[in-house]
Amino acid sequence: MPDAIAYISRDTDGVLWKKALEAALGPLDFRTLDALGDKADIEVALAWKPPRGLIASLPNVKMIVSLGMGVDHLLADDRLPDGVPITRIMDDGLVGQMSEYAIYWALRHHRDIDKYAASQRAKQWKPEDFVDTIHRRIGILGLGTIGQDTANKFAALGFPTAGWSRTQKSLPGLETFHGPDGFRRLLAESDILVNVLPLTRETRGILNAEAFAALPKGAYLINMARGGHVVDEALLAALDSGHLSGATLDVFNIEPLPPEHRYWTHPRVQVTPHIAGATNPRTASPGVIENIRRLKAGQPLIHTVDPKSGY
Ligand code: NDP
Ligand code: OXD
Repeated sequence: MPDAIAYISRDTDGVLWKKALEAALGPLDFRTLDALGDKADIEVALAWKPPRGLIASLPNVKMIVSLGMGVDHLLADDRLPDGVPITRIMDDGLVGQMSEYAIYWALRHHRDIDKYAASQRAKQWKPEDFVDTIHRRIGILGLGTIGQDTANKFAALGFPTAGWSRTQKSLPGLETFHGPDGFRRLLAESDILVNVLPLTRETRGILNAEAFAALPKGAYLINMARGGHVVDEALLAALDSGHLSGATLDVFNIEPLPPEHRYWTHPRVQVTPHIAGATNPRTASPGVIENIRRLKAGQPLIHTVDPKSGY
């Protein structure tokens, strides 16, 4: 019976994952990318940016687990085996980090912290005009696990908060929009736009010139989802013209961001290296452990992904 677990990632060595899984499940046949051994032994593939076709070469794989909450890195493999269920991690720790990230950069913009830092450097005592919290409108693209947590926390701080999803939602304390019309309406009332959509066929390039033009003048963008959502030339044009007052970008069309890219030095851009939410096996492993138990018991899996919708 195949029962090995393959850890398919070049970013981390898997030691913490092995430890977390074994603490709950006992000793495991846990194999890493460079030592997969007989591929027929592998039952579960834990994957982050797997090499194309590798998962298809595991003849007995019964469950594919995305080691990120986003699954675009996995679905980019056009040779994934048909019919093998795909699940993703659910990591409360990561979700909290994502909300903190959005709130930190939003507050920094909202409270003009960069202007005060510049005044301090110039030894100037210079109070700035300010916008009341109740007049700074937050728009969140994506009302899934991360989007809802982020939106609820902004609302709890007193910001008028709206969100956009594919299907209609009614969420206490939030204004909600959906579908293409809803997208335009949300943009029109977002002074700070936070993107936390999955990257799918439908959402790739969604933050384009038309979308930026639909934002109010002076709006600020926080992109913590995927670089592929943004048309970079359109964002740079919107920043250069002053239509957007600034952007915080954690994710990029090419990662690592190439040294010559204008984002690095643009005066209105803050760059972070895809760290908005980091996976911690301690908080991410319980759902994976539950799914391994369910797989062995022949029960329905949780945290499944629909390859057709792409999330
Ligand atoms: P979920 O799958 O839980 O939620 C996705 C949300 O996006 C849902 O509300 C969904 O709508 C909405 N959505 C999907 N497609 C569309 C569409 N075409 N139009 C409108 N709304 C749409 O995702 P998570 O909240 O868990 O994660 C979101 C993304 O965050 C991940 O895919 C990943 O790319 C990114 N991420 C980034 C990290 C970082 O460190 N920078 C870390 C972790 C995640 P509906 O509710 O109607 O289905
Ligand atoms: C994720 C990520 O999807 O780290 O979890 O980006």
